[in-house]
Amino acid sequence: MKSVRRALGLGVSVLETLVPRNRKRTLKGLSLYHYPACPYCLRVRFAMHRLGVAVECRDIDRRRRWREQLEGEGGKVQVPCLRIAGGDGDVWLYESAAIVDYLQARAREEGR
Ligand SMILES: N[C@@H](CCC(=O)N[C@@H](CS)C(=O)NCC(=O)O)C(=O)O
Repeated sequence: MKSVRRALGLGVSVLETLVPRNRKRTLKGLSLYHYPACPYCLRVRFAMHRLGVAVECRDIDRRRRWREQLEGEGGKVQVPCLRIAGGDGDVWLYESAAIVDYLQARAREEGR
């Protein structure tokens, strides 16, 4: 199963390289836990592309530590999940629609 996902992920990653590059602004304090073949993750990555923003991306199929962090600190292994670093502790935001809304708001704020 994992090898099928890896193969699909490789295909998706290759296709994503065909999307024209925008200039991207990196949003600080954010990490996206994801894997390439997940359609919900793709939705978030395309939104980032459309908004012209970048965040650190952590492929949980590549590093066991990232999967363990997601499960241990976020509470479950479900991707995409956006980790938002904060002074009072991190917020782990699950659900692609909520992540896209959050990124839209941040992009608007930082564009001012
Ligand atoms: N409603 C969620 C669905 C996310 C979802 O189902 N993600 C799948 C991957 S496509 C997942 O994390 N499954 C658990 C796993 O792969 O271990 C969203 O929109 O983000």
